[in-house]
Amino acid sequence: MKQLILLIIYLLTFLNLSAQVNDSIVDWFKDSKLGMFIHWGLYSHTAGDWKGRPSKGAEHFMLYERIPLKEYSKIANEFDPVDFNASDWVKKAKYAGMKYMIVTAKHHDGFAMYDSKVSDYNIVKRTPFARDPMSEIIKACREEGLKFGFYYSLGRDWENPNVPTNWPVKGGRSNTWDYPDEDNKRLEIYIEEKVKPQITELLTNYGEIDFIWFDTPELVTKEQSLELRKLIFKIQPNCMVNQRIGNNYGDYEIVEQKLNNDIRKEPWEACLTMGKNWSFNKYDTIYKKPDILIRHFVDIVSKGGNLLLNIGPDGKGCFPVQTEPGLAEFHNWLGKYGEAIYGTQPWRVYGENLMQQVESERINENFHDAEYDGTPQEIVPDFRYTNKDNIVYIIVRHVEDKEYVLSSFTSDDRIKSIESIDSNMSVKWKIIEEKLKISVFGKKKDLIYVLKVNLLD
Ligand code: FHN
Repeated sequence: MKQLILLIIYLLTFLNLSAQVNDSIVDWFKDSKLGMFIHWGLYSHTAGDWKGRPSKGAEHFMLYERIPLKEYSKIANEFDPVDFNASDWVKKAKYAGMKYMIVTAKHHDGFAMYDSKVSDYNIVKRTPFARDPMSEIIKACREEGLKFGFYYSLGRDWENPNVPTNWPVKGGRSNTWDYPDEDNKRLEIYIEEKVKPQITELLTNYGEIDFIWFDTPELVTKEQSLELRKLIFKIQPNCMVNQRIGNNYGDYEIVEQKLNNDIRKEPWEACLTMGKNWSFNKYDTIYKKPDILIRHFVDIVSKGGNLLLNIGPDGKGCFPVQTEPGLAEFHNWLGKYGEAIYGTQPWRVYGENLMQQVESERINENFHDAEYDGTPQEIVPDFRYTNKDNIVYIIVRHVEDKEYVLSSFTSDDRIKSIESIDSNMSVKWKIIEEKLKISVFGKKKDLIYVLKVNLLD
């Protein structure tokens, strides 16, 4: 009898712990390095306006403006993205070197951007568009060879009466204007009646789904996170889930609108906006410069992460024109230096600054929810490293000097040769006093360029 009980305990433990994807899928994720994030919903149609004036908050404006559900839901009557073309979106992502797409199936407003049988509060039933964009995007991803995932707002839903929150104060991210009785909201009812059925239909009706990208787990309990993880694993065992499922039941960590300070061994992803907001906002016209986006990208990769770069399409279904220079730069830069990115892993150190003790980038820590950008704003001349087999790539970031000394290398590295991936440049090098002195010659064409260090086997 004792052996039987022990066997049952072992099996239950194994089943709990095994609700995670296998290593080959995690390896694919870590090798892929770059994905596209899409925030698209009713808020894309209002685009930063409300009642004839700029609204407070982009995709959060229902909350910030305390808009009654009855009023907010009327936006659906006008949502008609006549220029939406899924193939165009996916081809732009592929052109930029992106290997997967994550698209908002349901954001905090609770509106389903897909043909939900669980709730009629969805794009097919409630808008003149009356199509399911998710099925079209997924079809295009399969045609272009990109993986696909659904974004799903887990712990915030302003349509449902049973979703309490407590950040930054009790009810701080809840719909307390339609549903004021915060203390009597029953999260388990929302999980059972909306979340689980919608996650089930998302994983059942669209073929193979590669990611569920949960957001804002808020007050979701350990048991609820585990039940969701096992539900996903049961329907699609190869579907990766991020840590915003809550309670550490995800397959990979998320950092948002900031960079990590150092290498992280476990799989992780940084999600960054191209402009200031996640969703389209007509007043958000200043987008990050292309070289700054590449700068952040190579930093993330040097520390073992992926970049999930966000675009907020407008109410007609088009990418903002301001995204074009950034997407083109990713295409050009990766077309030239992609070998230093795809399939690489961190080296023993992620990088170093110029020897003149230039102060390293400061990471802005004062996070305060959606409208925030904690990525470094200043440009520091420095170096990032990646590694593949017996090659170390030196990614030279905004360095004007033609000669520099790197202390991360020593004679122990047994360097065989160093070459410039950009054929317009040549390299001379030598180890002096256990440091690597490099001189580059020729015209530097890129603000961020790559040298390839070949090590002896
Ligand atoms: O509140 C959301 C926000 O709108 C956006 O979806 C980001 C993306 O990671 N997540 C939440 C803020 O942390």
